[in-house]
Amino acid sequence: MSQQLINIAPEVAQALADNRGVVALESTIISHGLPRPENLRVAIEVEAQIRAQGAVPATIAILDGTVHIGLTEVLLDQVANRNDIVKVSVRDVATVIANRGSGATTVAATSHIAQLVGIDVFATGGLGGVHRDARRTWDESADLTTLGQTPITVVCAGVKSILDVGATLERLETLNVGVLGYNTTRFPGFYLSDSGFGISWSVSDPGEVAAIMGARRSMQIPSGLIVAYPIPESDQLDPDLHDQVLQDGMQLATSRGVTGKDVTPFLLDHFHRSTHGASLVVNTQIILRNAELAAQIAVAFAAAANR
Ligand code: PSU
Ligand code: MN
Repeated sequence: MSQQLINIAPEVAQALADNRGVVALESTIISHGLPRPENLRVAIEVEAQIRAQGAVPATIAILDGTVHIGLTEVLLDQVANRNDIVKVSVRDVATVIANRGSGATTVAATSHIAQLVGIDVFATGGLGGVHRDARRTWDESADLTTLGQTPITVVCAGVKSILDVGATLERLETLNVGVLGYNTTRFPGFYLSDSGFGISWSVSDPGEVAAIMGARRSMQIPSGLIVAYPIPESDQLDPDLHDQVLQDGMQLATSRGVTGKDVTPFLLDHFHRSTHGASLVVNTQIILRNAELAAQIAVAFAAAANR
């Protein structure tokens, strides 16, 4: 193949070679998860947040057939504003590359590509999971099955609250995906601090997570680890508003025949519109907080490996 398949940004390549902390970031959140122009602003801010903690950000996307690991501001702008960016899960990666196409990677695709080049930590907002009507639609995100076979640590505010959280936690257990609460034993509910479900393990500093990552590696645990980091209750979306908007959104999605990979972007957009931006404020805060913690974990893990 004449064209370069993977392009690792010099800053990221150097950090990996020196075994310094690197944090992978997904791009679907930029292209399909947040509205313009906030999407580009948040993408840039998240990277700054990671640098402030002494780690290097590596946003991952496919542009014109090349997988980019680490994006310049020009490329971030393309992901945020080009109209030909498709949502890319693991199964789509090769097709988009071969077609010389452009796409934004989901949690699943980002995790796969990150571990391919040795990035151990990944920050996002909320994971995909089992949808509420999965009994009928079989709609379960490939984020789950991919994390079942990808040894990466993902910092997130739980799974999107539009999902069946209980079913998602059961699936994570089946798939051997570790779940740690950060300063909590309650599983967060993305826009909400508490999803109503508990978790067994809690950690309270980045070094503890790094130690668990090291032990997982030694034991060759083949799956991922979730660090669930809730937003403070004072900052969450109003729970009554949340439940009402979600109910309306799901009805609207059904009546408009929205299915498959369009469901998540449709519901997120519905939230941002119906709450007049309140959900967007919460969403942005979630991403920034997760990036900060992920960077601290990446730095701690790199330091432990260098000892
Ligand atoms: N959570 C968000 N915003 C997003 C997503 C999740 O707050 O944009 C994206 C992530 O990229 C996740 C994907 O991997 O949605 C899951 O999509 P699906 O449910 O179609 O697998
Ligand atoms: Mn789906």
